[in-house]
Amino acid sequence: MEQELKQKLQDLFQKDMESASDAEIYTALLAITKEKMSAIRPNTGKRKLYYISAEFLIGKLLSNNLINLGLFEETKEVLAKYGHELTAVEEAEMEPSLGNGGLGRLAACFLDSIATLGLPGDGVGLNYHEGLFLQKFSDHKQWEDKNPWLSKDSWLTRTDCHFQVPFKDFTLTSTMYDIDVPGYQQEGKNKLHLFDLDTVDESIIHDGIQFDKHDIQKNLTLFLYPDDSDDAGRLLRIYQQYFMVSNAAQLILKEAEERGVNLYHLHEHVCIQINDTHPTMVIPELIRILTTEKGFNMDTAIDVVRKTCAYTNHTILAEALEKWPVHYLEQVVPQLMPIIRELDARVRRDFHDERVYIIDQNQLVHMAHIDIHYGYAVNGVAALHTEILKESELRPFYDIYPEKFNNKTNGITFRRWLLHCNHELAEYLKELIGTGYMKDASELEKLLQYQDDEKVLARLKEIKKDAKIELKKYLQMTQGVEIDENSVFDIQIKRLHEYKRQQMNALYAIYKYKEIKKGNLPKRPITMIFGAKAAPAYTIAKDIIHLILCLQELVKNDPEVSPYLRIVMVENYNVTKAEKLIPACDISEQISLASKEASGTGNMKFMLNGAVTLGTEDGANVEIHELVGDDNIYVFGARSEKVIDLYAQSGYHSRKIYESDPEIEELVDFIISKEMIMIGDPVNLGRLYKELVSKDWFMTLLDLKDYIKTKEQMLNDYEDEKSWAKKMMVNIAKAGYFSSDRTIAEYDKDIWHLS
Ligand code: 26Q
Repeated sequence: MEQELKQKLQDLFQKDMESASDAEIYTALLAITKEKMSAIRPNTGKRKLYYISAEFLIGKLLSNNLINLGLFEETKEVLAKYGHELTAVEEAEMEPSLGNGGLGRLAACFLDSIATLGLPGDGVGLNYHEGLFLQKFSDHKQWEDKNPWLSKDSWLTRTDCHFQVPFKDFTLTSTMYDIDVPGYQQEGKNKLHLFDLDTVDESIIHDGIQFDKHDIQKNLTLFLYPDDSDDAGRLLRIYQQYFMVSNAAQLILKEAEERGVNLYHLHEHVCIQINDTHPTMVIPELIRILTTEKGFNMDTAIDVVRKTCAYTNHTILAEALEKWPVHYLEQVVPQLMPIIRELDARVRRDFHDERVYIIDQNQLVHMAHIDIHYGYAVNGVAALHTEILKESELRPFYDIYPEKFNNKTNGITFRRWLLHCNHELAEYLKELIGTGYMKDASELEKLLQYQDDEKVLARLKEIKKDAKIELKKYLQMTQGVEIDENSVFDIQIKRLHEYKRQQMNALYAIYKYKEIKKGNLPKRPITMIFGAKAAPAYTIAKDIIHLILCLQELVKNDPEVSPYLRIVMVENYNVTKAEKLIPACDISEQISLASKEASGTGNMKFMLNGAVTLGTEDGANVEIHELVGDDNIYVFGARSEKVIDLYAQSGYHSRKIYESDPEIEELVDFIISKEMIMIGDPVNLGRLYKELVSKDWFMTLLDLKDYIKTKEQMLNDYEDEKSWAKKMMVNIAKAGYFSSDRTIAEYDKDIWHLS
């Protein structure tokens, strides 16, 4: 590496190792890594997977690619020899934030694991020029700005692969860009294909993230669409989705034909995973191409496509289940409507149950229904989630097709979420149990032999402390905030959504503030850290951010409280920040209303890094609980059965709880107290107050007291150093199950059958 790097710096910048800047070293390393990856052969097998997803939240790639290529240590040493630090060099890399949250990050973890298992599987998505908006705080509010990541030198390679994509009134020509995906210590690689338009024009962006939504040639891949966005962008969303799947379908058929595949046997050679409903139009699009261009009759086209496509469901929130008005589709992709109508007619012919129709009586096309009828597998992303799909949300479909339904509990790649982000812990684990765990995560269980070894437990705490100091330095440098590494770090980082209940955590902050004011001081200072972006059009979510930022200010400026409580809302939470926050966490907040969080994956990242979960019995928390046992997790709140029942009976009334419990009333009232109004905006705080008292759709007040009690217990238990360190260890040891290598092995065995 040393020679190559020197040479590259000469070639590119006529500089040597001493005189090159960190940014120049980054560019040189990028070029070297890309060259090495381009020389790797593609994975092959009987069947090839195409993982189609509107989001790939890949994060920065330099370190991960170096780790997977086995060059990380060597590169670090070479840089150190000349006075450079890899972490400083990485600062020069722009983060591609090509996803909103969990679903996009899962797709990125999956690409890493598919390549690591040596399976042939490429990702297919869109090359958004602007990633998820940059979040800025001012006046204690979120403001959005554009978030460009493309530069002359990036991980993308422009290819000469182009397709014609037909829309109603015009046809666009696409360009495919590729990013190589090397597996960890593997001979072969896969690719991420991102489609784009040459005509996209960044100059049409004005005032932060505003742009002309009508000029499709200029805006099609300009922005990642933030969930819960406004109506004006909905048509653009359909343009994006069709552009993605039309390119995907053409690529898949082209590659199959190049491999000599008889398209009547497509399913024996190709498998398509549909990541949530965003790529659903690939089904009618493939049927359209096979029938209009490849001479198939309708029955055969449907049969082949059905045996090729599988669907993953990531949510049961009704508002996130895509239903597009027929007239929208007629306006954008009229060529698909006859196919969709035919698919619906067949459903109506075979099943006399309007709950499973594709086009409903309001002329809405239910995208998930297309996937379930015309795909061969349907999976949920955690055990509880899949059960809820089968028993309630998708019950009529489960009754028809029980054999299609299966669970694939999510996972995370340990290369990024341990080896890269917590090098010190990874090295120590190696000392204790060898390197086997890096390839076979279940070997982490070997750690359990040390559960009563005081030296090992003390070292785990020391590593946690080091990570806290690192985070302290980082927050000092990037946001100018001071935190105390001797305090407990309690962290909630995830998209801002009412169902994830950041507002409940904020009510705890109010509780603690009031306790401290009363003189009930905590045994140890508490640092509450939040990180979350709210969709730009999601009013209440922005009000919750406002509440947290106001509380941050209130606590900071109160000399009676600030020695004991700190609240920090990290600005512009993204993958890079997650990598710094997760290793430093003591208490992992996973407090969604039971039944609402399909899985969660942050919960797994925290556990792997030795944090203890404070959570509801929701999503993968349930499986974490089963694995670590009652002593090593703190569980609270209503269970999913009760929540589902309350919804069914319309039996939850937050006002009743508010009015009958003076302690709860006092906490909620504080939102609109004199102290708060002095800092914040009465409109935002008033609206949030009213929402909690009169609606509280996600039952914050129902679980609030149990939450406070459980968190107090946890803070108390934290003081028993040895027993806490043991909890940390058990969490790390049991995290092996949540390796995305395990998840992908299951997808391959049960759904994909690639090798
Ligand atoms: C829908 C319609 C129109 C525009 C956008 C959308 C949209 C965009 C993004 C709907 C949903 C999303 C993202 C969903 C998501 O991230 N779900 C999360 O998926 C994770 C991986 O399976 C789970 O761990 C989380 O529990 C789940 O919330």
